[in-house]
Order: sequence, then structure tokens, then C-alpha cells
Amino acid sequence: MTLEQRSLPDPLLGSDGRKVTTEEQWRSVRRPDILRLFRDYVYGREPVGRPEHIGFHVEKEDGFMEGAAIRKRVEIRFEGPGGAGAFRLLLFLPAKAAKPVPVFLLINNRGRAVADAERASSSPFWPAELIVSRGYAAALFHTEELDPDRDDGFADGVHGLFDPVEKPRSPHAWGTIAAWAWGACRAMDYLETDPDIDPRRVAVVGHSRGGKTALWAGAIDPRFAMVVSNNSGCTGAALSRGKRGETIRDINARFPHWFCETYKSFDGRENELPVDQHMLLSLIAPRALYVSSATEDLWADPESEFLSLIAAEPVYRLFGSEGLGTASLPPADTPVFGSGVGYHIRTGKHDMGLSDWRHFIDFADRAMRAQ
Ligand code: GTR
Repeated sequence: MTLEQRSLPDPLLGSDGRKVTTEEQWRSVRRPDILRLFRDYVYGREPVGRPEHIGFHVEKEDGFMEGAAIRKRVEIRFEGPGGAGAFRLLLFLPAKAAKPVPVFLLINNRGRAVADAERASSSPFWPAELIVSRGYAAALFHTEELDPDRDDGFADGVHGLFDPVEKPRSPHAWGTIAAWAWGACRAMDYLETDPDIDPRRVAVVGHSRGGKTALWAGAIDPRFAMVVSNNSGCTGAALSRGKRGETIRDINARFPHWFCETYKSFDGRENELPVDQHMLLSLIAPRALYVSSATEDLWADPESEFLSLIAAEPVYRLFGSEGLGTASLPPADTPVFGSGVGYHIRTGKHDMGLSDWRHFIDFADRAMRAQ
């Protein structure tokens, strides 16, 4: 389905019916409006930003990768009305690069195997060796440590620590994707304190449910200079209107804890949502945004991911940034880079691997240059 046939809401048309024509109008009026809509209707409202009680503890720091990297393990601890919590950040820094270095922060939804701190087997899903060899730090945290990925009535994880105890829960309260995104922001809180890291060059990366999370983290936290969404599909990068494969009804049925309760009232009614996902992408502007798809990932719907990026470009243009320079899906394995946005579609299935990472790093080399 073409973009025209999808009848998308216009990100640059204010709720008062007036067209946004300046960066200032976007920043002070339209952007906060769109962010509020996504909080109310889709991802839910997080009850707290940076908690009053938060601390960082570097548990261990040692040489690694035959001297090519410094490995740090950091514990991020916090307290809320429901008690204390913590999660760990694993960080490999390029030992020889001039500091501070830029960093790729992966929201890891694939469990311990890909993140083995000993690198007993290096994983294509998180190729820390490649990232470090290109002069970037590789950081990662596990989504499960913020909130286990199960529908438990929001008792465990950070929901249990920060949600008010009153029941029933608000239909706008945060879901699990928002809890993981909140974790990415707390990882950013730590990165800002690490003298080896350049906090103005942090790219947040996620695959699939992690990709939805990376986009939401980039939307709520402008400290992320770059966002990478890999195969994020439904309620990630892909447009909901006219989408093939997974729909809002499908995702809410299989993962009832990912989004706020209100989102369920849009099952089968994507055309009535006041937002569509190109508006989520537009919240990243003018910062760097990279979207990647895979040819066999029809459940995510590559065309709807690509067209979503195209539909977000007018907001990038408002900031004087060029778009991709093409409105049609590029050939497989051929990345297209604009100044603010980049895209590729990889041959293969729903996954993230070395070739994806090479393109992310190439794009970051251009889009996140040291100032
Ligand atoms: C799929 C799901 C997607 C995506 C993915 C994943 O089965 O339907 O929305 O999030 O799983 O995270 O691997």
C-alpha cells in the first residue's frame, strides 16, 4: 500500500489546525503534543524519570580482548516507593582510542548468551569486538533485569518499585516496553558520569521488541544522539495504517503487557489512532535515526518500516536535514544514508547480525562525528 493510500496524520499539522513551519514551533508545541499522545495511547506514562535515589557502582574494570578493550561492569542501583532495584551495564571500551569515545548501547532482549562478559563465543547479535575495533565503546544491559517479559499484572520489575499502589491501574500507565526504555535512560545517566565516554555521542540500538524500545527511549530522552531500530515492526518503526503481517490486535493479544491498556481499544481501529509510527520516528529529529529491515521478515513488514521513515522526513527537513533521497525501497543489502536518516533491508530473516552492525557503524561515523 502506498503512503497516499494510508491517509496518515500529518506530523507537522498542529492540533489547532495550524501548520508547523519553524523549529521553534516544533520544539515547543507540536513535539510535546505528539509525545503526550504516544504516552497516553501507546507506551504509557512512566511515573518517574531519573529517580531521586540512584547510584552507580563500577564493580570491576579489567583489560580484555588481548589488550584491545577495557571491560567494565557497572551496577546501577535505584530506589522507589516499592523498594530497591538494580541492573547491570556491561561495557567494552576501545583501549587505544583517544577518550572520550562514542558508544553503542544495546537493549538486549536475547538473554545472557549474546552478552557473555567473557566473550567465550563472540555473538553476531552483539559484535563487541567489531564495535571496539571501529573506535566505539560497546555497552549492553538485559531487559529482563528491568522488567521480566511476562504478563504478571505489573507486580515485578520496575513497575512494582515505582507504580503507586492504588488499584485499579491507570489505563495510561506504562507497559513493559516503556520500563525497558526507562532502563536505557538510566544507563544514559551512568554514561554521562563516565569520563571515558562522550555523552553527546550515544547511539541506542535494539532489535525487534528491543527496537521498539530503542525508538521509545530516543523519543523520551533527547540525550541519545542516535537511534537504531532493527526489525522493530509493529508499534516500532512500521506504520500501523495499511500494515501487513502483525497488527495492533495481534501484538496486544500475544504481548498484553507491552503497551498501556488504552492501546487495546485500538485493536482493529488503527485508522482512528491519533498517531501513527512515523510520528514516533519524527520525535527523534533532528538526531540521527537508522531503520533496518530484513527481506523475509514479513511479520514486521519491511515496506511499512521504510515508508514510515519516508513519512517522518518532512520533520527532518524542517531542521535543514536531507532525507534518504529516494521514496522507493532500495535493493537488498544496499544502505542509503541521508544526513539525519539511514536505511537498509538485509537479505534474510528476522534477526540482527554482522552486516547490520557494519551499516550502523558506517552511518554513525557520518552522523555522530566528534564536535
Ligand atoms: C515477534 C513479535 C514482534 C517482535 C518480535 C521479537 O514475534 O510479534 O512484535 O517484537 O517477536 O521481539 O522478537
